Amino acid sequence: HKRSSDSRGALIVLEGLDRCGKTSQSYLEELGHAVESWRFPDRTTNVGQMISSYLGNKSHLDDHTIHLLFSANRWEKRSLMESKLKSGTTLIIDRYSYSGVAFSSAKGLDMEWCKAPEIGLLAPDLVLYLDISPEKAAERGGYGEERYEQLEFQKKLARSFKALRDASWKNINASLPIEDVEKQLRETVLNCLETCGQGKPLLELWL
Ligand code: FDM
Repeated sequence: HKRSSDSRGALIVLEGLDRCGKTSQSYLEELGHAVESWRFPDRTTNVGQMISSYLGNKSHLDDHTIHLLFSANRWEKRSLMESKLKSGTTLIIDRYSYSGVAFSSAKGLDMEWCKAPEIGLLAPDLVLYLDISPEKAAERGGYGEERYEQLEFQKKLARSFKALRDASWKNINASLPIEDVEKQLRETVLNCLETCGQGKPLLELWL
């Protein structure tokens, strides 16, 4: 899995329920790859703090407004993302534009309207969609603490995600035991790193 020193990093996005970016990070580090795991929303910025307060039900925002804040939160990280990738660091990101569009359109906003502010953000080389039924997800812990975590909403969300599948999309069967899920992730991620090391260009949304 050796790559030449001037090859770029890969942009890998985890979407769906129960993401595990950290796990893939430590695996790639063991193999000697430069890798960072990020997540959106990035709650450390000013925009991120507005989002965080909304998600914790401490403030109310109109659906369109919060949608644009989530998008702005990705735009404010775009140039750093690009320089990391170009300097050879692979980024594994928990949630990205696909969550942005899927969540807002599941709330009832028009999907094309939701996609528009994401145009020009970096396109992932790989989207790992952790596919699990909404019912099964509901059995797992931590349910019901923030907005969005109701079963009916999760069902709409799954439909919205499916409508967003593109060329970078890989479904990962996340209802299998965790070891099997991690094995699927490792194989798919290594494949992607190989392709990016072979000169695959960095593209922009939407593919
Ligand atoms: N979310 C996340 C959105 O609605 N839009 C977005 O663009 C993004 C990135 O925010 F419910 C939702 C998804 C989730 C919440 O929770 C963030 P986590 O636990 O920090 O992923």
